[in-house]
Amino acid sequence: MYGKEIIMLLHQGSCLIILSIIFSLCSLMLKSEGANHIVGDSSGWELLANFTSWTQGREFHVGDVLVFNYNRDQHNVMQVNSTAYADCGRDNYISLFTKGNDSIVISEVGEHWFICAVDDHCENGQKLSIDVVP
Ligand SMILES: *[C@@H]1O[C@H](CO)[C@@H](O)[C@H](O)[C@H]1NC(C)=O
Ligand SMILES: *[C@@H]1O[C@H](CO)[C@@H](O)[C@H](O)[C@H]1NC(C)=O
Ligand SMILES: *[C@@H]1O[C@H](CO)[C@@H](O)[C@H](O)[C@H]1NC(C)=O
Ligand SMILES: [Cu+2]
Repeated sequence: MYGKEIIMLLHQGSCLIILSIIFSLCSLMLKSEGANHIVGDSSGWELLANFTSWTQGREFHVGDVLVFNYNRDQHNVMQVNSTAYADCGRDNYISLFTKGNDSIVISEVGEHWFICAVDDHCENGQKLSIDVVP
């Protein structure tokens, strides 16, 4: 008689343990999942936008994703340093993205700079600077 009750108690205990393991795994996964930032919102990464005003009121954290949507025949995304961001230099870049729907995971704190390297788009303001906090 007692044996059956003990087995039931043990059974309930292991269910609780399994549930709490699942729960903590889920919250870990939610924590590590960053926010998606659609650059330029529905207009995307385009020429006639002000990406400085797009960044206002947004917070960028490590693990977040920048999504650049654009016509790959007309634009690209070049990650550069602050000098190249300021003078639209294209000779020494960090990375170049050309797919048209590029997701870039932010992995470091601090400032990040992006320009469009096509024609004079950068000179015309197609550039983005973000400050990433932990
Ligand atoms: C873009 O927006 C920022 C912030 O609102 C503003 O300071 C800047 O003058 C704007 N740039 C242009 C080219 O309109
Ligand atoms: C950016 O890169 C260029 C070329 O490598 C370099 O001359 C310049 O000093 C760099 N700027 C900064 C702020 O590091
Ligand atoms: C991005 O574009 C590629 C090629 O056009 C396509 O295969 C892929 O599904 C797209 N990804 C997203 C998230 O839209
Ligand atoms: Cu462009």
